[in-house]
Amino acid sequence: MQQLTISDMTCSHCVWAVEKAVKAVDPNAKVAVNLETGSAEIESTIGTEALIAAIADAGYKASAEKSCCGGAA
Ligand SMILES: [Cu+2]
Repeated sequence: MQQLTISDMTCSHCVWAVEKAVKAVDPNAKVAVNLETGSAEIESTIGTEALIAAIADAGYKASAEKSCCGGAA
């Protein structure tokens, strides 16, 4: 599970656009975007950097959230 912070999402269309961007690079990805908190949980074999790049291409700024317990790579 990768946790990303995504800024600039304002509506459900933005959520859809982010999900679509992730699924474009990994059709098997599981994406849970939370509009209220501006975050996304993504289950994917694609690396975090590539996910961030794909989301950036869709027009949103994503960054990796640091895990408090060092669980995330
Ligand atoms: Cu929107």
